[in-house]
Amino acid sequence: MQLLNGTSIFPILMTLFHFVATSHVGSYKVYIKSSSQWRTVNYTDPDDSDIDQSMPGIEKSIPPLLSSPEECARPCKTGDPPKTCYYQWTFETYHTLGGACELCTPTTNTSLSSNCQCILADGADVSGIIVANRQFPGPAIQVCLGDMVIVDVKNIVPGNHLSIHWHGIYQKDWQHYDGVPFLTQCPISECSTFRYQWRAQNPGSHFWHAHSGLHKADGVDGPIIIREPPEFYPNRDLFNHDNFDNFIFIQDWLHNNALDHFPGTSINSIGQNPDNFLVNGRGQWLDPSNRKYTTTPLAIFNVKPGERYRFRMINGCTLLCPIELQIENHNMTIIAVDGVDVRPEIVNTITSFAAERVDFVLNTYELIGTYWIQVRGLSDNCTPRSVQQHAILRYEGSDLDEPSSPRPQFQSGLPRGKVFNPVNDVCDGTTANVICIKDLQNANPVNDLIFGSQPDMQIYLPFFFHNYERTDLFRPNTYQRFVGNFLQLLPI
Ligand SMILES: [Cu+2]
Repeated sequence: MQLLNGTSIFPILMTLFHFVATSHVGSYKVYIKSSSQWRTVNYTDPDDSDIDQSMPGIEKSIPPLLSSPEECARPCKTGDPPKTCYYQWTFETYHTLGGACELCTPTTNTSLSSNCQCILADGADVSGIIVANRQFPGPAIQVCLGDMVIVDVKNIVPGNHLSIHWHGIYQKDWQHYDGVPFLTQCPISECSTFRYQWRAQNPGSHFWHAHSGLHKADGVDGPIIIREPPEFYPNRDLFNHDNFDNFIFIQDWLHNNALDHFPGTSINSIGQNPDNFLVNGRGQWLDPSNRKYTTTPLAIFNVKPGERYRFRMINGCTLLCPIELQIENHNMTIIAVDGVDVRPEIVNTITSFAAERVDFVLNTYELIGTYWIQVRGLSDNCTPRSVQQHAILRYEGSDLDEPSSPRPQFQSGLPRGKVFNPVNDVCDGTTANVICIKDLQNANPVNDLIFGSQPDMQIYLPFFFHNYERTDLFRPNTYQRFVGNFLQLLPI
């Protein structure tokens, strides 16, 4: 067909037909916490092959168009179709300083993957830890909001069931993958594989961990970071780097298995006091017998001078001690807490409890050099024993591997300055140099209904500590464990 001006209409029709035939409009939902509403995000996917309508939320799955962990850790752009991010994790019992450490030393901070199966931790010889893919901390999930996350968890931990919980992740329509054994799933038995799948519906810094037994304390956790296109960050003007290896994943660490601390009938040495902390799976340990540090490498964060970096601190601890974090000569601008953007607050110390996440901006405006990062354990369970760890911030151009200033000691450590979320502060505004979590303001407009004077529902969860006497525990012809009345009702 010829038009009057001599051009053919066929190419136009063919182009339209081609577009209709090979692209499709999709959508997914994300949750906006401040407005407490779901938002639908539309996208156009140029490739509509292999659409499987039988699996809600997975637009393409036969054969699955899967993306690797490295492909999914990418800058997020508005309008881009979501990816289906595939992870394959094998959990097994493992050993620090094992045979692999004669072959290589792990070098990456990102934990997306590893080419070295050596786990050094703090240089103490610990057997019976549980690891995924022989990485420590466990492999990171770094995706964009709206991505589909699929994790095949293979359990080859001898004699152990396992389940994985995705801490901080909303799972509307995916609640069966929340990882609570006997509630949302049967735990994964030894030598079997379970497929977790969920949509990344809320942004921020989160983490995953075992929800079975005491496995989390034995090392089963790792970071989850869900990014957004930069224009959605209310604090976007404060930072110009959001690197894939700029997370500070802090774990508490026992030099024996968590089960060795399980109270009751099996051992005498009970208690949940950590021996040490680790930063991104690394650290050193001060041996009290000879007052010497182990020689394992500390975590190093490399930065360029004159830049503004977003860091994501994830408290992956399990045991009793809250922790505080300082960076020598640098303040930190808090911009998000537990995945929620907040109005910026400049502090010198960040205090956190297990499972809390704090995103902050670090300005590298100091002299080119190498600086200490200090992590100290608080409360009666850590302070008297001076449980702490160090890491290193290294500017490009510095020729020092370790800071020239003395290593900060527990008592005479880095100055606390302005403290975020101090332990046991009453937060009534009378303490100087303190900002409490209740003082933070959401960076986005907040739905007033959230602040209604009457809650929609009140739920009371009673919990308590049960003290037991040895005479109760070891009464002849009874087989009581430590927990007292609740389990006494059970046939054990
Ligand atoms: Cu959790």
